[in-house]
Amino acid sequence: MATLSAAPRETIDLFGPHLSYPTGLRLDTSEAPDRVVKTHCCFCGQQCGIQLKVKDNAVIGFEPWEEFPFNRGMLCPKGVRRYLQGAHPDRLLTALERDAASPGGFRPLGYEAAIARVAAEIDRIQAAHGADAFAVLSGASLTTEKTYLMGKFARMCLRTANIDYNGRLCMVSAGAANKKTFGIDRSANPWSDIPQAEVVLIAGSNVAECSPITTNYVWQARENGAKVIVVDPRITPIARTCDLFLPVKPGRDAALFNGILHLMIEHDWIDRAFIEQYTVGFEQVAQYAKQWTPRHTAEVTGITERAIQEAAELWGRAQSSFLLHARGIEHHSHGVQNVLSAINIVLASGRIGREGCGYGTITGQANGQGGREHGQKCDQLPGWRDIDNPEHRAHIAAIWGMSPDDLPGKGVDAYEIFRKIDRGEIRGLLSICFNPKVSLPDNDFIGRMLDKLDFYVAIDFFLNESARHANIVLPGSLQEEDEGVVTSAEGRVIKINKCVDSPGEARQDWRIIQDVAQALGRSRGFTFESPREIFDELRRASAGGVADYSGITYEKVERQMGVFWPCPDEEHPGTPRLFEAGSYNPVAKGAGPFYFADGKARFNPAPYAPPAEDVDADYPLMLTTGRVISHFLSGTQTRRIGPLVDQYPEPRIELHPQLASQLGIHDGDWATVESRRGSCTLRAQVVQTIRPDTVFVPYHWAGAKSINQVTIAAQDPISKIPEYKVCAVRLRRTDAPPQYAQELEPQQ
Ligand SMILES: Nc1nc2c(c(=O)[nH]1)N[C@H]1C(S)=C(S)[C@@H](COP(=O)(O)OP(=O)(O)OC[C@H]3O[C@@H](n4cnc5c(=O)[nH]c(N)nc54)[C@H](O)[C@@H]3O)O[C@H]1N2
Ligand SMILES: Nc1nc2c(c(=O)[nH]1)N[C@H]1C(S)=C(S)[C@@H](COP(=O)(O)OP(=O)(O)OC[C@H]3O[C@@H](n4cnc5c(=O)[nH]c(N)nc54)[C@H](O)[C@@H]3O)O[C@H]1N2
Ligand code: SF4
Ligand SMILES: [Mo]
Repeated sequence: MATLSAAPRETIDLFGPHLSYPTGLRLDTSEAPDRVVKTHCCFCGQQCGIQLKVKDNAVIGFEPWEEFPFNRGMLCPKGVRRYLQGAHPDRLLTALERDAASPGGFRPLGYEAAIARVAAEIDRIQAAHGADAFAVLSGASLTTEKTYLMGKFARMCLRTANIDYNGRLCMVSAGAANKKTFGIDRSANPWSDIPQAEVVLIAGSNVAECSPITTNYVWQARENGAKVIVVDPRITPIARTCDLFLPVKPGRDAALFNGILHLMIEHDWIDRAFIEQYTVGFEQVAQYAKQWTPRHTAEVTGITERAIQEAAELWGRAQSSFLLHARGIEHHSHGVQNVLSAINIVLASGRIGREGCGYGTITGQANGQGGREHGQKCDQLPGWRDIDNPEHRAHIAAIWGMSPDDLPGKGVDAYEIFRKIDRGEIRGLLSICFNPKVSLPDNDFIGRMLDKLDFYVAIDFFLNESARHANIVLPGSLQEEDEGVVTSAEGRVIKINKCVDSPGEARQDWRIIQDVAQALGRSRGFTFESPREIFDELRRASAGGVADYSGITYEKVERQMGVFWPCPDEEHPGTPRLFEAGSYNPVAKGAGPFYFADGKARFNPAPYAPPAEDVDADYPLMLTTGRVISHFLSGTQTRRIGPLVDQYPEPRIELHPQLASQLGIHDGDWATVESRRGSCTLRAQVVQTIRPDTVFVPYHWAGAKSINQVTIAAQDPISKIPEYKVCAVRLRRTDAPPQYAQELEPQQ
């Protein structure tokens, strides 16, 4: 049997009692496995193929899966350590009920009793305050089957309008801009087009740390002679090997892209025939770009005129190109405008919908793509349908066997749910696969709102920091304990395969949701026996929609190593490259390549506006936040994987030597970064790789180490994404170490 050696169990208390991790935890992986299961990594949207070694109902290690076309056996440090979390002693094995008298504030509760309590509280709250007073927050690390079920559960079982998901913090600016421009929300090309491009432009994406496998595609392009342009306030690892680096001031990307478009038009580096035939709205966009002369662009963006000209020339004169962006341009109160401005230079070049001519928004969460297609967004129904559209409502209501009149309307976004809690309009909350107390901005407010709820139930496999505020915690499943599909950054639908059963009283997430529906006495529509049954309904629900999965089957996914949607029937091979002549397009129906009735893409004016909170005399620096390679999101999982913690044990404030010397801060000093919302004291890391007017802090930690105490809750008016990438702060050296560091001092 697989041996779990807990010794030497040196426990480092990183955060207080609940976030310790046993550094000595090692599984003996030398033993021969019973089985090896082909599946995918549980972490980021690259969704690398991996083979998990299974013995006696435990995942004991991994082997590369070299045939899987996307990553060909390559994995990053998180992927190779993921198997260590299953055996972690913090794994939730029973339901928990809040109980102040018990150690840790919770006591175990039988699963059935916990479900009964959840149902009773939902009934009570909805009877007293209306259906919408109970809200649901879901997640994009869940399989697509589960995300579909969550949307159905909220609308059909709870009849609440208020469901939203953590992709609201992630992909929605890209999604909204893609919808406005192309009429479809998916990366336009498979990644195999990247190495064929003459120019690769990467904006606001720390590719090497956050989408590590994509690095390989970019390097292949360079080997083929491509020029790589990177736009980032920091010289990230990919920027260190690029041909042209544009050190943009945080929040100024729309100015940069309008400036590039200005030069493209001036030098006639645009594809007039393409613009004429396949787009509308160019004149208006060109008119706006007139004011973005190189000088004006340089003043606003902090990039030299020469570099802007060089970028425009490289991009403008290329015969083939690929533009990639991620949260660096999207996490802004003008995130949608930033993305639109980037897409405008793609459309103006006419380089899309062909081999080596592409555009992609790099998805973040494991199912960042699939999780935004099938109805867990507050305004969406399955198949990327619109909850306000009567035809779409009728289609989904028919699949669910209900009257369209009974389907709730549009709900509010994830942050607004907390504002509604503040106003007393939402009284109860069920969250799954979401850790808002760590991941939402200005998170002191979030903690208070979780406490204000009459009833809060969280479903997770670890007691994350938000779940610590719950009345009931239900023990959910790890990715390897279930099967289902997810959709990767490329738009490729792939299959997660089950390796082990959930331990103790933990259950597969979809079973928990159905148990709640049953306890509410509303089990109709929630009697699926397997993910496959859910998927079959999802396929029917998505049929005819833009995100059409109706021709995708589990078998076909396995056979083809993934199927790109849309895929309208079982004979159809899927659609790796969108907007190609003759490719399936149910909206344009032959009128043209893009997903509008006339088949034409839309240029959208993308006016620049400064960030919601600009610097001033009191708060003279810009704070930007993001990630490091060895941690994932709110850290619930990776802060429990010893080797990953060893690699990057705690957050640091990155600052430039020039700023450090002005402030008298040395590398390794304690420093306090402070905004109008809050402050955070961490060690300083003096680096040459950041703009001197900007500081960077990764956000994977909770409590006193959470940088979301400092960030701003400003949101994009269209996408509602929070402005994580820029707010005004001040920084000072701090002589006294923070409380948490004193607690770490060795006991004499
Ligand atoms: N290791 C690791 N990988 C991950 C994740 C993780 O937590 N850890 N999370 C996954 C998820 S959910 C996501 S969303 C992706 C995120 O992937 P990325 O978006 O690549 O990661 P971030 O660190 O959020 O931000 C990217 C870059 O934006 C830059 N930036 C900041 N402000 C601006 C700006 O105003 N303009 C521009 N142009 N750049 C700016 C930052 O310096 C940073 O280098 O990563 C996924 N992969
Ligand atoms: N300052 C700052 N804040 C940010 C960002 C930033 O760049 N800067 N980035 C934002 C982005 S892009 C994102 S995506 C969000 C992410 O923010 P969150 O979604 O809150 O972060 P996660 O860590 O993914 O939280 C997910 C929880 O789901 C659990 N979980 C994972 N898989 C499963 C599953 O299959 N079943 C169940 N039941 N539970 C599961 C995990 O244990 C974890 O507790 O953070 C955002 N917050
Ligand atoms: S975290 Fe992302 S890049 Fe790393 S192995 Fe997993 S899927 Fe691949
Ligand atoms: Mo994300």
